[in-house]
Amino acid sequence: MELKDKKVLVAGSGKSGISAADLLKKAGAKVTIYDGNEQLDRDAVAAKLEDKKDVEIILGELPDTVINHTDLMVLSPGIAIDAPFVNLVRDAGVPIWGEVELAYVVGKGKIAAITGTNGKTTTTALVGEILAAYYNDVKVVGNIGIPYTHTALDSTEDTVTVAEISSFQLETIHTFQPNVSAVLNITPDHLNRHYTMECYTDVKMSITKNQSENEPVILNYEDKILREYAPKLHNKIIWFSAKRALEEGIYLEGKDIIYAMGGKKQVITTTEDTTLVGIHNIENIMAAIGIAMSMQVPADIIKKAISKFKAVAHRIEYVDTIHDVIYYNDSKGTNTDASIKAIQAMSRPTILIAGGYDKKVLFDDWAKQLSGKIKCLVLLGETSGQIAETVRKYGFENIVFTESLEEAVKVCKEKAEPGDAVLLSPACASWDMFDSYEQRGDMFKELVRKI
Ligand code: UMA
Repeated sequence: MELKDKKVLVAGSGKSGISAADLLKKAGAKVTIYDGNEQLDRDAVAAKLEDKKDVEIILGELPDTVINHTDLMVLSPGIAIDAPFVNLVRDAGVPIWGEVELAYVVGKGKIAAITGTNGKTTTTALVGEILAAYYNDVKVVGNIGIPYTHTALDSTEDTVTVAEISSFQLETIHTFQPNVSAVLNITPDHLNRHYTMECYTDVKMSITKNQSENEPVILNYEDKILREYAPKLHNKIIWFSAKRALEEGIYLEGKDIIYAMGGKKQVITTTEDTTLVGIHNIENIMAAIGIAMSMQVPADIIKKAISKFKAVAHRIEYVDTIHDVIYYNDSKGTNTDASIKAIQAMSRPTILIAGGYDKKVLFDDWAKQLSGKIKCLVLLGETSGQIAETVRKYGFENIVFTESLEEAVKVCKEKAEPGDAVLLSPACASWDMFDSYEQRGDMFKELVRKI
């Protein structure tokens, strides 16, 4: 679609919407920004734009007249595709693109796209580092925090874009075609948006839908959902496994991480050549190796980049040790599976801060992990009641309810004894009390430093 002079409605005025609007303005489109939050300040929204001239901003209700004069709507990932105004736009026959689709349509070069319930950000950052050690122009974008539209216009045929793509973003792709994709794992998350695991899985797997038969998808062999889904895929699969040797693919054997392909086996790196901890991180490394090898990066460069890579912020991030109590920030533990991995990684008696935005998931599997690891559970947020009820079912009683993160940290400080750990790993998104998991994690770190 030629964007010049098109009337484009950008829905959402967060990072994605502003970046999409900037791109559209540069492409010569007539831009209207719509945000459902009527409390926003129109001037503050306009001030975020690179060029606010002739950009209309609508807050609150979206008038029908606007829908009737729209050629294209670009939807932010945080807005549900079945929100009432989105249904009206769709019924009016207006095409709906996500910000990822828009970036893809105008962008150039090669693309590696990474999705999965957990590990996306670490893997995306790691792939970015590995590729940057070999290619001159590497852009790391997407759900990781820099909208894809922010860099798309600057890309050339020589650019390699590494994109972290969430399920929300995949709902609104149409032609997006990565040269290599990866799905790291699929466990229950965002079911308030996708309703069922089947729908959530289909959306995640749609990352492969436009790839050609020769364009690989890197998949986790130990993920039951992925293994069962694989026969439905049309493209080349490269498996990885942290549990068994594979004839072809990437796997762990003792400490060696091995890449086996076309009858040839080579050790790419070892578990001792990385500062990342936990088996989930070995899986992230294996996925990154699969992507990098598919993009022709030499093995020695991959090994070196892995050895230099440090854990990303908010992911079992060490904060401080105070009176022999270690504080960890795992604010990115926004679902039960991610939080389970953080709990399992604890080697000291741990006081856990959990709870947050209600995504309508069950906490049973998570609750079963507390015994033997967690000495006290400090709850906050929308899901406090549900979590308390669930953990009690499994015999866990040492629970403290709090009203704020500040109060939660204070309780932890009072209850912690030398030799303990305090872990913020909420198993929930942050959106009931914070703008983002980053804001929650940053506040936690600040509160800890104040101790
Ligand atoms: N809004 C509406 N109507 C609605 C919902 C929201 O108008 O029904 C408006 C809000 O008032 C707000 C704006 O939309 O002004 C926010 O847009 P957004 O929620 O899409 O957020 P962005 O700031 O654009 O950030 C998004 C991603 N957020 C979500 O998917 C919720 C960021 O991922 C991503 O980093 C960013 O684009 C850049 O690509 C965050 C995230 O939490 C980290 N992602 C989820 C996750 O990782 O689990 C998927």
